[in-house]
Amino acid sequence: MIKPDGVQNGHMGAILDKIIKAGFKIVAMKYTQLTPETAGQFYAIHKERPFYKDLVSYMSSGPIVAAILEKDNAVEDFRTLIGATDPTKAAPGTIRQLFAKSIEANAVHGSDSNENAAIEGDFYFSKLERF
Ligand code: 3AN
Repeated sequence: MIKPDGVQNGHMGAILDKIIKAGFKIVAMKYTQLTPETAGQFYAIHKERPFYKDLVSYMSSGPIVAAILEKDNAVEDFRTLIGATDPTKAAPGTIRQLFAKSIEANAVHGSDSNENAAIEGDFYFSKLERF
């Protein structure tokens, strides 16, 4: 996902450019906005974390881009491309180091496992929307 700050701050094109140049194939893509309900479902895994409420409110605050990406070793390679959750700790040249403002408004989300990538892909896309 490109999060609300990534879209709002005008980085959507630059972020997609980095993703494509890093060799990811876009299998599905959608420009949409989460509601507090759907954001809550998406982040249900973080329900017990202290930042959950703020995260849900932030993630439903503006449009986002959802995409399914495909590549060998995609989960790990994407997390390397985006950098650490906290942009002040993200490696130089990573998407979060270049475009993120804070640990919450951190420009992008990447799935943390193949299993969660499948769940998160199904959250946004039907089988007919994948190429
Ligand atoms: P990542 O997105 O790097 O996998 P997670 O899964 O630990 O990080 O956290 C999910 C999202 O929750 C992050 N992208 C970030 O927006 C938010 N988040 C994580 N840790 C914090 C924190 N300490 N304070 C506020 N928001 C946080």
